Amino acid sequence: MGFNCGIVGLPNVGKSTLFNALTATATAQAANYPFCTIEPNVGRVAVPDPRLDKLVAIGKSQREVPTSLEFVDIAGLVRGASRGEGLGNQFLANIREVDAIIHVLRCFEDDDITHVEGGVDPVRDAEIIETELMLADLDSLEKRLPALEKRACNRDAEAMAQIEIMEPILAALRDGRPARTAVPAGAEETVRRLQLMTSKPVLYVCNVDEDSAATGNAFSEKVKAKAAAEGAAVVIVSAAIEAEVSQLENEERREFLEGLGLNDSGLDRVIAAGYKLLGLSTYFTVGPKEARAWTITVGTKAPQAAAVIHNDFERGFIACETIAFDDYVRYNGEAGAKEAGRLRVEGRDYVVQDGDVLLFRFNV
Ligand SMILES: Nc1nc2c(ncn2[C@@H]2O[C@H](COP(=O)(O)OP(=O)(O)OP(=O)(O)O)[C@@H](O)[C@H]2O)c(=O)[nH]1
Ligand SMILES: [Mg+2]
Repeated sequence: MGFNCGIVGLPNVGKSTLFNALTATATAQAANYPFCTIEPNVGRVAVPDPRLDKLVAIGKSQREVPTSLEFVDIAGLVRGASRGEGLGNQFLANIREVDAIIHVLRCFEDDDITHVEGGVDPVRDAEIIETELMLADLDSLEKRLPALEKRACNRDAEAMAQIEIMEPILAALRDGRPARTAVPAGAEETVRRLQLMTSKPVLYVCNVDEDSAATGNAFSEKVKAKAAAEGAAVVIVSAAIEAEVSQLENEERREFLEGLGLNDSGLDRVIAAGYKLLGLSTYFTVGPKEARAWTITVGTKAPQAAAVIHNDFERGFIACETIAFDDYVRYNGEAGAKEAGRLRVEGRDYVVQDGDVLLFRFNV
């Protein structure tokens, strides 16, 4: 599925280091050199889900297939990007295409790593990027407006509706507020098609020094305060540690993390937060061959959820046998859940719930 998170921020804040760790590949070069990432790098990452480990054990499946999420490593933006500074236009185009934004903020001091703004100040950095994105959004809306207004003069209903949606967004942008704060209720889909960068959901990732990975530091506290005011989520990671963790196998990894006082890898937290940011939810299928996780958007009905596996499942949808994850575990699998009356047969209006274990009945 086409859901992805773009990794955005100033140059040299650790975006590629994080991306590399996420994808555990060396495709995106990490180097102390602004603009070392020129082409956007795309990577698919397995979504860690402890529930799947339980299902594979109970269902005695041969293998476990997690679902995945796509990340795009985008080159650093600088002040003036909306006016074309530092290859700005090209990078902004990369951001327009993603579904959600992971905004990496430098919260570590290191005199050897150049900071394009001179010193560490993540809130200022966040504002610089946000301002550039707002200016670019404003510019793109203002460019669309004259043609729409012309059509509206001729009583073109579609153009009139479009303008009505755009007006509060334009007002917000002119006022220095991101588009996401002014989306009229019910207009989400129309706004999504406008590809405004500041209408996309955003997650702040604070890249802290190694010693602050477990606790955060004074810089990340400031980001937290900003995020809280906006209702945005924050994840604290040390990209440098994550780069090391990504090279380790399971047992080694656990020991390494424990030694640092961490319960889980920051990457897992970034992936989980990205998944949530995109409004995604997971259902499972369990059989002797595999236990597998599938991604849908929250609110998806059973036939469309089935289409994620195969279009025929949607086309010939009859019903889906449904067991909630907790019931599947409590009654030790399908047979037990059925006996306990916890297997439901749901129809085409059923809204699939996160964690549902499903078996589709279909006929084509
Ligand atoms: N000390 C320290 N250095 C880091 C950390 N994260 C990244 N770096 C270093 O900072 C430099 C830049 O990191 P990159 O990941 O390439 O930065 P970027 O944000 O992708 O930069 P551009 O692609 O140029 O925009 C590299 O030398 C990294 O090793 C960190 O957590 N601590
Ligand atoms: Mg980079």
